[in-house]
Amino acid sequence: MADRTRTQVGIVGAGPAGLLLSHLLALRGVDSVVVENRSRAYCEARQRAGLLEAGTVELLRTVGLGQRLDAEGLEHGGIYLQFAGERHHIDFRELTGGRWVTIYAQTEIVKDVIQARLAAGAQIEFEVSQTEVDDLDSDSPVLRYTDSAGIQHEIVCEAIAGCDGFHGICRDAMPAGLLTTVERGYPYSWLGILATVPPSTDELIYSRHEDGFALHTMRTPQVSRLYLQVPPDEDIARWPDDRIWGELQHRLGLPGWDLKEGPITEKAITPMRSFVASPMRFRRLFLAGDAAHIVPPTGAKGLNLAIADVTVLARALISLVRDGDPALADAYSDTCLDRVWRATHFSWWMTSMLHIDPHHDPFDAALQLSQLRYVTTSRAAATTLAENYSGYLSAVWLAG
Ligand code: RFL
Ligand code: PHB
Repeated sequence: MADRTRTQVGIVGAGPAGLLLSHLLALRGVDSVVVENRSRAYCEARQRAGLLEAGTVELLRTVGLGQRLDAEGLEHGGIYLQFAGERHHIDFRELTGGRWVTIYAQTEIVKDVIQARLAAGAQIEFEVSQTEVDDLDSDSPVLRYTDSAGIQHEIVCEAIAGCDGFHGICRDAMPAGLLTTVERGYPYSWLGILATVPPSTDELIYSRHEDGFALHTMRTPQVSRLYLQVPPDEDIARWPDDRIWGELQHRLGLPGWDLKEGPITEKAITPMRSFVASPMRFRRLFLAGDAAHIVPPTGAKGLNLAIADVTVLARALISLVRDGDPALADAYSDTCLDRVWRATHFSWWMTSMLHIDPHHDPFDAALQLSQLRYVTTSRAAATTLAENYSGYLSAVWLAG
């Protein structure tokens, strides 16, 4: 017999979406249980995003998660776009009336929220297996899992949030025929590294080079993060450290500018895709973050979207389970999908403008260069980039 308990909101996944949702619900007195199939250490070390929109930073501050972010986050007022041997600055503050972005790693957000939740006595079950969601056609959906000691649990919930990422189980648990999914693959991947060396730039450099895209970003004043476009099915074994630095020097290099090299502490290859599933809800099962949508990382939107989704979802669930009002829950999917599609377009646009197509189609190349010249010479075009990059439709959490 499984151990049977109750909670108000069952949350699948302790990524940024699931953890922050549990924190926001607790601020308004709504209980939740988070189940996660990886260990705490794994969740805290998984290298992913690093760039936060201003709205994301403001939200984290408002909900009491801004302390380390304010001390350690690196505020940037723009980015560099590099192509045809020239580097151009896009000044977000000047173009958008003062907007900015912040570098603060997803690993650090995950650590901050886990610490805050555990200090508040929350239940986060790491290293679970056999997660299942059931009774979805009722007002009391059930979350089942086996804990790390092999004990089976069944939690009767008032709602379940599927924050279990692209490979999770919640999206597939929706009734057959309900979901529409749209998808776009890209004929390249990103090879990403972390290196113990101070960044060679004050702000991010996005470089379109004839031999492939490269990005110079960072984590701290001592740690750099860099990415290279590689073929989609690339084998990481073909990229010893020397080759990576050589290619980064080649694709980012400019006369008079020096890319500093240092020990590589981590390297991995990530495929690129766009994916949107809709609606993001079936009755009392809600999808949030990568469970519902994926964007290629060129627009730096995935984490920001996940955080925006759960901000909207927390308010909807609070109204639903605390006040018995379904209006925000009914609007949840449409509210999120507006922002998701804006970010999907922007991420696709940045990706298409900056990567080299493996077929080297001269028509595509000429269009890319024309677009890059336009974005770096027209104030209107630069403003479009700046307002989308810094966050066009931020979700708002009501303080108090
Ligand atoms: P996550 O982070 O994937 O978390 C899902 C969690 O669910 C767990 N899980 C399960 N737990 C229990 N039972 C099951 N059956 C489960 N199945 C899965 C997983 O173990 C995991 O812990 O999703 P979430 O919370 O929606 O967060 C989304 C973000 O992680 C993602 O969108 C971003 O990292 C994307 N992204 C970026 N986003 C940005 O906003 N700015 C960036 O600069 C940025 N850079 C990036 C990125 C993603 C990258 N990769 C590797 C995909 C750079 C890269 C290279
Ligand atoms: C990162 O810091 O990892 C990062 C920043 C901007 C992107 C993608 C990744 O577009």
